[in-house]
Amino acid sequence: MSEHEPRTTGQQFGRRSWAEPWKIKMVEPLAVTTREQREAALEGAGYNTFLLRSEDVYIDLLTDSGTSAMSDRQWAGMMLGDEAYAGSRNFYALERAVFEHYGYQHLIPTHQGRGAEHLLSRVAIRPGQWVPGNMYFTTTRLHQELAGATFEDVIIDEAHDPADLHPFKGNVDLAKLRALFERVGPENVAYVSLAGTVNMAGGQPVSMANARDVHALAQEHGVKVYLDATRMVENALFIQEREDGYADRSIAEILLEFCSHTDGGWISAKKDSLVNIGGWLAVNDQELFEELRNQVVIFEGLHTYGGLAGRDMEAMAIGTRESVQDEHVRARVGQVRYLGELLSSWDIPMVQPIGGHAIFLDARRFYEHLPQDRFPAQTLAAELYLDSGIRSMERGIVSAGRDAAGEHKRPKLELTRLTIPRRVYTQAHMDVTAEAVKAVWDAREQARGLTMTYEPKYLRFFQARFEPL
Ligand code: PM9
Repeated sequence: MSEHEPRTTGQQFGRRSWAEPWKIKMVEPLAVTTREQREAALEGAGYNTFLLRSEDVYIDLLTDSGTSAMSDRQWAGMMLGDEAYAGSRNFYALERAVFEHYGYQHLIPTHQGRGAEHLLSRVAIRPGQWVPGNMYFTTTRLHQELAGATFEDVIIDEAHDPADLHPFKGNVDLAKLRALFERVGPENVAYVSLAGTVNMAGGQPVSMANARDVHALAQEHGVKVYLDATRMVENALFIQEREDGYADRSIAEILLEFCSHTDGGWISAKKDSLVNIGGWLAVNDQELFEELRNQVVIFEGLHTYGGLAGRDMEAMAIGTRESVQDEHVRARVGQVRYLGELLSSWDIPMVQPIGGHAIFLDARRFYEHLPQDRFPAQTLAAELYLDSGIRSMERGIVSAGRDAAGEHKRPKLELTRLTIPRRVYTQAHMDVTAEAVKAVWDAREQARGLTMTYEPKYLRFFQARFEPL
């Protein structure tokens, strides 16, 4: 080792550690509660972590959505907000950043991801059509269904098995997609809904080769591919690490190439793009763009602000550029892996390989004695909160909702998600979290499950209420 090379502690032990490429400038104090306080708060929240007040939460791993810490550059950008009703210069800055990093020609800002899903579904779906996708996402599928489509899951089978170690568990099964084209006719397929790092599968990536093949197959049938690029930056890291030919390519290059295999996309900028609010929809087709641009003024706002303030668009433009920096993505996914590897070393069951944005605990194996009707993943989220004030999210039977006949959809994956906000928590928070999960694991035989006492019609996981059995 030359004397100019860095000497890290890790190096002394024959390994090299990573660290975040930032330091902390401002802190937000956290509340520490007693077990009695948490019992009262959870009861008041109907045993649904979405209904807790954040002031009753210690480490908040509910979601990585809108929970990022913005950089000093982003905060400075907020002061450059051009709050004109029309033609804000921040819109043009965002348009440039999206074009440079995602490659799409025409941009429509939206207030968040589901605003974009709503517009795309209204414009691109004819009632009675099908939308194939690599596993459902809650808001995405609901907007497709409300527009009259039937969603068809065409993800590879491996994605439904938490223990399968396939490196690209987000991939589309081309045989399933081809079979759908043959069964219903390509004219009855609205578009292929492709998502990067598939959220409900455990943050699992799609390979570049798969994106290329999906696009070729869809083009053969005259069908467009639209990308949910919400966590596509994280997907690019997995391609860099796992796919032949990409080890020396930057995240930015991989992202741009991946998007070139799609006809347009949308994003909840509250994730990868490091902002607290915002989203966009962007397409290459001029005619489709004009229709979308007409719809956005009905539901979101003028086509140069889409429900956002100018300052929000500026923060999003800057966040977009920061999000594709290799060091940033490595540290972000590295922190998720740190937590996952610690839990794995204690044999705690979770979705493997560890995904990009969260650890997904396998509640079926966690609570082997609880049938799915007792909501094991919801139970696990409740127990974890009671133990230590850590907030997580159910991603199982409650999130899946009901089918047209009114029966519970029963996903194979019954998961509790520990979602890591970007640039927010330290390694010590990860240690505390891991120890809390271990405590709940050690007490797993005492869990009795929950019963649902209130169920809203749409996206029930947000507002449903439960009682302990
Ligand atoms: N995802 C999440 O916590 C927000 C709350 S749960 C609905 O994972 C994808 C892949 C998402 C997503 C939101 C949206 C919707 C679209 N696609 O929340 O409307 O993970 O900005 O985005 C959440 P918005």
